[in-house]
Amino acid sequence: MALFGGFVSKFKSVANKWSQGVSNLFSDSPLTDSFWEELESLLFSGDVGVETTEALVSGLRETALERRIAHTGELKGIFAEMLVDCLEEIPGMGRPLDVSEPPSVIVLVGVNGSGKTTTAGKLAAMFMNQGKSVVLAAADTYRAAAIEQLKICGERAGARVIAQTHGSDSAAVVYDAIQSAKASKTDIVIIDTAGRLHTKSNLMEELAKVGRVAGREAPGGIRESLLVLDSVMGQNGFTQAEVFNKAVPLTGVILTKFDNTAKGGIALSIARKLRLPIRYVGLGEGVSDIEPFSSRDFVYALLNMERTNDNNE
Ligand SMILES: Nc1nc2c(ncn2[C@@H]2O[C@H](COP(=O)(O)OP(=O)(O)OP(=O)(O)O)[C@@H](O)[C@H]2O)c(=O)[nH]1
Ligand SMILES: [Mg+2]
Repeated sequence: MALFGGFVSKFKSVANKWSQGVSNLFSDSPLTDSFWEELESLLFSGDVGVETTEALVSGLRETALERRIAHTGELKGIFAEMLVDCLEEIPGMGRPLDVSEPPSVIVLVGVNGSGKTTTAGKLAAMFMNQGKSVVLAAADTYRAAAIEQLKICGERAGARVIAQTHGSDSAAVVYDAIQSAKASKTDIVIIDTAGRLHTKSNLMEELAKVGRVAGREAPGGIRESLLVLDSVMGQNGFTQAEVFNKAVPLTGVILTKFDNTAKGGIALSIARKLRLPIRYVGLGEGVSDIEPFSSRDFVYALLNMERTNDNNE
């Protein structure tokens, strides 16, 4: 079962304007043409994306016709289930990270500033709290301050950081980190890579090399390679995914800065367009501001609906 409440309360405390708009639309009033127009424009403005919006609205409209629904309130529950299905049809949606075979290697990739280093620290703290041991690999050797930043994250989480000097070969750092984790029987290795634009082919090639070395050295290969996506970037974040997926086959997305976006609909378009599961959501800058993604918690928070025991998954 998903963590009951954590995500919901944090999501609600963001006082998401978009979410309120969507929820208000389903207050009980007669179903008119303007409802459909408003729903469409609300979804679109909330970063749900054109195709997903059209699919959702036409699906709901068909159901309303079939069941002769006359009031918007009757549609709320049906819409909620459509949204949950839209997310849950992606295998692995909301699944915890696989750290079953020590040392389990997790790689974080993404464009500049998406939140990789912060997320590496958050994940390290989360695993340390679960009683697991973690090594952080400072594979961002490009930016002068990056190694120092990861060391601070490591200190906060209580995790060891393996680093070389600024400008050194990032694949060599990864090699060192995995060897060190094997020797010390560490459970998890989290690799913080440098931010890069997906259009820079030399940097993508370097990332592929990091992936190859990690895949070769880790028992059973890389466990998780996660695209760290800034939710404020919205639809612009999508073009990256395919190119990153070629360099390191992705197993999911971590959606950061969800506390800063007024457009929570990005979660729905990621599911439909990228066909990648959202695994965790970043809800702040603090080391504990990370929550497992739960489709049902997300949808219920969005539509301001209460969960009951009947609809627990
Ligand atoms: N509000 C909020 N801020 C976040 C979140 N995650 C990261 N940040 C902030 O986003 C900024 C960039 O985060 P980093 O972790 O340095 O991003 P990065 O992907 O490692 O950046 P590069 O290594 O330069 O590519 C920092 O100011 C973080 O504090 C989040 O979930 N919520
Ligand atoms: Mg970084």
